[in-house]
Formats: sequence, structure tokens, C-alpha cells
Amino acid sequence: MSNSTSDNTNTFLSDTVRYAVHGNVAVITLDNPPVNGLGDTVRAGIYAGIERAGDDARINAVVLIGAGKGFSGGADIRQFNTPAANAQPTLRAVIARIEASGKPVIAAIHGFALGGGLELALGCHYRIAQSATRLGLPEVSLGLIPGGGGTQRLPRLVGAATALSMIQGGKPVDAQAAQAIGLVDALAQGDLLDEALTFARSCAAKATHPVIGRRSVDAKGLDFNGARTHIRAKARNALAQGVAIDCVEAATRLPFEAGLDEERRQFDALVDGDVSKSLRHLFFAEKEAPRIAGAHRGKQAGIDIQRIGILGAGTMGGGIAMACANAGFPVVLCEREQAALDRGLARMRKNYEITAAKGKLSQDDIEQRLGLITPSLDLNDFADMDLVIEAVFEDIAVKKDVFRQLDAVCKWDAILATNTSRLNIDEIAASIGRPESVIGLHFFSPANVMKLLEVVRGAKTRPDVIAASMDIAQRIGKIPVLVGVCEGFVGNRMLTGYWREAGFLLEEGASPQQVDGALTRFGMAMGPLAMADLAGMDINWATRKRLAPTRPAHLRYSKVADRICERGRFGQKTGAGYYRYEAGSRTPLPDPIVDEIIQACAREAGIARREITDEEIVERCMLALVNEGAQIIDEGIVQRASDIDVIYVNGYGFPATRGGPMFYAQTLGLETTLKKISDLRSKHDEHWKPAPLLERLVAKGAKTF
Ligand code: T1G
Repeated sequence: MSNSTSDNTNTFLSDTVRYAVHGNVAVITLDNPPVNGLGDTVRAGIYAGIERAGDDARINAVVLIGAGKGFSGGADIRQFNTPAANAQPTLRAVIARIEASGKPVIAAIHGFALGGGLELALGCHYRIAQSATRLGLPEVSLGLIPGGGGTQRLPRLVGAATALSMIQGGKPVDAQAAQAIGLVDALAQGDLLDEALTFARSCAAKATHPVIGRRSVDAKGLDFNGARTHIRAKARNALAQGVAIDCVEAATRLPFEAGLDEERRQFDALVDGDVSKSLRHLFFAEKEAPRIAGAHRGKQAGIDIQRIGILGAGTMGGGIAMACANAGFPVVLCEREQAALDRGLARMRKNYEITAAKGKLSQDDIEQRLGLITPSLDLNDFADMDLVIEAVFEDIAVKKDVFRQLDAVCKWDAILATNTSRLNIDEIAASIGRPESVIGLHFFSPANVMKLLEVVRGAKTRPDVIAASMDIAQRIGKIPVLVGVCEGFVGNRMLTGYWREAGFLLEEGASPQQVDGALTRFGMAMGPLAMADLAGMDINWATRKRLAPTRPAHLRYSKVADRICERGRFGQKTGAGYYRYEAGSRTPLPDPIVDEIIQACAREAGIARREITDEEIVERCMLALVNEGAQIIDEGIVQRASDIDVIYVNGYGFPATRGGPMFYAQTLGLETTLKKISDLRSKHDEHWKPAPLLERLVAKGAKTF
């Protein structure tokens, strides 16, 4: 007979926590969708439930269980830096109340117990988990450490070495692994509540119940300083990793309560810091980015993409084919000639072999993935494709011709996508009879690695084509951001001002290595000039020449990049650009030839070179990004400001620890940002005309875009 029959005491302890009595066991249910975040009402409800069970003589055990898809996803991240986060009872107080309960409290875990959710479970006397459960302390990914006792309890339960690995790495373990290390006491095979009630009754029969806080820590063989040296300095969570090590070390030398105090002190410093605020901003921004504003949440009916065709087996086409194959999608990869196809296939195999050499892929994996890619020399093989992505030469005439051929070959409801990085999607769409089926899928090189995908909606692109494109992007492991048509879409459009300022700073006195050094010290993965060399300077040179007739004559223009290109120096691909490169090396080396070009341009422009500070380099390059970003938001090219942050962090090496260009401006303060831009306008020229949106926001005292 099921022993989970409830009697009539099923009541709400708070808006988000329910209480029920099953025979002699009280059941406290967390019911705070979507992930049972441990917000203030959840904490208050649990506390009240433990009190009530303690006062009820009928009760001799308590089960704590989560409603919905998991036990608890941890503290309510949205409440951090608000009064609610520290509203009583705090998580520490709730856990202390559980530990003080004379009646055993059993955490019944399904789905996930993460962050504070696992800390809550660690405060319980016992833990039972369903097999398909993830248990972990991922706080470092948010620039935090466990702040609910995890750095003190986990080492006492599973040993300091295992605890340090889980906390510093932030990776969850499954229930079987959790049981193996002693993190859970039992696994539930059937109905979790039923088995938890039975388990609770067996626990209640024991004379005493384990309280983790009373245990000592086994720190044998742990080298905390060694762990510190292994932190990758550029890692977005490097700061939090270091603090996590400090707190686990504190667990090995401080009394328990003092260890909790030290953890709290360190947590409070991190949660108030800009790094964690930036990472938490990105956590939500990356979840929001793939959503189409105003569209119904969840899986939408409509175009179901199963078969993908890719035209062009070059670097981009091959990378896109690998991304699709990596996600298990069959791909038809078409080229005009066998040699190009063979080169593409060989490049893909080589890329996979490199990954395999690092132990991340087996030979079988490689064959399985390459087996999903069907080479073709016949465009008619695209006849049944649900989605065709062209990645041919970046020239509008070539693209239009390709689309005319696809229009003739592909089934009527196929989505026809271009991988162009900046050509006008509307112009391409207008060249065929079904513009509503045309969309831009701007992958970033290497397409099998970079997560960002700019999904460019044309003026006539159908909503279901957009929805299907955003969906397939996620299914192949990308973070799609929906953008509108403009010169350079979002990422590349913002680069224009960024590179403009870099060029001006060179003429005014900085060297390429100083410009790049200042920005990499700021946190950029790569400086703008080294990035230009990597991307290939010829592409932007062609764009500047195409746009030259439209360039306002009264605005300053740096000729440095053009002069470098005129010498056939296109960057790494030619062995020289802003820097020179030894044969076979990608290391940028200062080149006196470029210094001479810069000095000649400065002389021509009548610029007296001067000492340039890193601070000026960072300010001008960053604010150029921000000002253009504000204009992009104002034009509706993006759905939301945070989409720009997602684009720059995931596609352009912007430091996640600063949250993206727009979040960085918010951290500076919009008023300060506007003042700095206005000052630059007075010093330089109309390039620095503040974006009207920024002026409007500051005028009304807004703190965010
Ligand atoms: N707080 C607030 N909102 C959260 C949240 C959280 N902890 N976790 C998820 N959400 C939102 C998410 O933004 C989305 O919202 C919705 O819930 C569904 O999420 C004190 C300090 C739990 C595995 O880092 O890993 O505890 O966009 O789509 O795929 O020591 O969410 O729908 O409006 O991801 O089923 C530590 C983060 C917090 C876990 C569920 N915890 N979350 O995945 O759903 S800090 C975490 C996740 C902490 C303590 C410390 C996943 C999930 P919306 P979803 P899912």
C-alpha cells in the first residue's frame, strides 16, 4: 500500500512552500517555479515547516522535497544585491535550524540540487536522490562561491580534495557518483516521495542523526598553493576559484562557525563585486538572447529542420558542416569542383584529428561525424533539404547567383540562408522569388567552435523561418542572437568605430603593441590590431573602398590600414599586416615598416605624435563600441541591449568579467559614459556625437539601456 496518503493538513507555509503530513512524517515541499530558487519566501517557509514538525508530537521525521523539475537550483540569483537576498531567515539560519532539529530531516532530491539547493541538502541529516539527478556547487561560474555553508560542509562530508574539485570546478555530479563519494545516502529507483517516506521512517528509528557541521575535515595530501597556481589567469571565474580555494582551506583550519563566517565574508565581497555582477548579467542574457520578443515561450510548431545542405566547403562551410555533424545532423556539403571538396573534407578530418589528439574525441567519433557529411558536386542534391546555408565567396553578385540557383533547386518550404558577414540580406532576398524564405546565419570563424550566431532577419523573412532558424541554432550548440539588416549587422558594425579609434591612436602616438596591450590588459581576448591581422585586413579594406563614396568628407579618416594593405600586407595570411609573422608562426611581432607607415600618416595628417596612456586607449576604444551599440539599440537592430553583450562576449573576445560593452557602460554609469563621450567629441570630432538614446536615457535618469 502506498504510504504517501496525505491527511488533511496540506497547508501553505509561505507562498512557495507547502506542508503535509504523511502518517508520522512531515513533508515540506518547495514550490517556487521555475527552479525552486531559495528566495526569501522559500527560506521562511522551510524554517516554519521545521518548527511546525518539531512542535508536532506525531511527527518523527521530516522530508524536504521539490515540486516541478528539480529539488532546487539554488539561491534566487535575481535577488542578489537586493534586500530580499538577506531577508531573514537567511539560508545559513534555515540550515542551522534543520541541523538543530531533533527529528531527522531527509532531503529527497530529483532533477537538480545546485548551489544553495545542494547546501540546503547538506544541512539535512540524510539525502536520498533519484538516479537522473545533478548535484553540484556551480557558483564559480557566476563569479561566486557557495555562500550557504557549502565550502565548510562539503569538505567535512566527502573530504577536502573531492570538495575542492567540485567547488573550484563547479561541475555537478550525478546521483551514482554522489552516492559513491558519500554525498547522498540512498538512491530512489521508483516514486521519490514514497521511497523518501520509507527511508525517513528508517532514519527515525536511529538513536542519533549525522550533523555534517560537527565532523572534522580530511585534508590529507591537499596542496592548496598548488591548486592556486593551476588557476588560468584569463578564466572568467579565476577570482572566484581563488576564493573557493581559500574557503576550503579555511575549513581545514578554522572551527566550523568561524569557517562559516569566513565564507560569508568572502561571499559578500564577491556578490557585491563587478565581476560577479557581470557574470550574472550574462547568465540571464544568454538565456534571453535566443528568445524572440513577444513570441510564445517553449517549442513552437512550424518548420522542423532535419536535413541541412551547405554550399561551399571552405573554412566557413567546413566549420558549419562540422558544427551540424557534431550535433548529429546529417549534412550534404556541396562544392563546384572535386578538388575544393577534397580540400574541405581533408581540413575537417584534420580539425577532428587535432581534437582527438587532445583526447577529446575518439577515432570512432571522428568517423561517425564525418560519416554524417555527404560530399556532393551537384546542387540538385539540395532538392530535399529543409535548410540550405551558403558559405561561398563574400561578393554580392556571387551570392545573388547562388540564391537564384537555390531558388530553382530547393523545395518550396526550404529555408535559404546566407553566411554573409555583412552583405545586405534584403538585396540578396530580392534577387529570388521567395524573399520570405531568406535569412542570414552569420557564423563566426571557426564555425565549429565559436558559439555565437547572428541570425539576420530580412525585411521579408517569415516569422516561422526566423523561429526555425533560432531553434536550429540552439540545436547545433550555438547561442543565436536575432539582428536586423544594417552594414555589418551588430558585431562587425561596432568594430568600425573600435578600429577607427585604434587607427587614430596609432597616428597620435601609440604603437600597435601598445594599443593591443592596453586592451588585452583590459580583458579583451585579443587586441584590435592583432585581431585584424587574424581576420584578414583585405576584407575590411574592400569594405572601406566600397563605402568610401559614402564617407563624410569632414570626418577624420586614418589611412594607416589602407597604406598597410596597399603593400599587400593583409595580416597572418600574408605573413604581415599590423605586425609581421615568422613562417609558420602566429605570434605578432612589431614591424618597423609599420612604424614608418604610421609616422608618415601622422605627418600627412599634420598630427604631432604624443605620449598615449593605456587609459586613453581603453576609454576611446570601449566608448566607440558603447556609442555605436546604443545607436544599434535605438534603431531596433537588436531585440534588447543585453543581446549586444552576448554578441561581444561570445563572438569578439570581450571579457565576460565586464559583462559586455553595454553592461560595462552601465557599470561606469550612463551619465559618466555620456560625459566622457561628450568630452571626446569636444577634443576630436563628430565621430563622437553621442547616440541620442544615451542622451535620452541620461536625461531621464535611467541606469540601464
Ligand atoms: N535563480 C534565479 N533564476 C534562475 C536560477 C536561479 N538560481 N536558475 C535558473 N533560473 C531561471 C532561468 O534564468 C530561467 O528563467 C528559468 O529559471 C529556467 O531555467 C547561496 C550563492 C537549475 C539546471 O548556478 O543551472 O545558490 O529565462 O531554462 O534548463 O551558495 O537553470 O525562463 O525567465 O536554465 O531546466 C547557483 C543555475 C545559484 C544554477 C535548470 N545555482 N541554473 O535548467 O531551466 S547561486 C546555479 C541552472 C547560489 C548559494 C549560491 C539551470 C537549472 P527564464 P533554465 P533548465
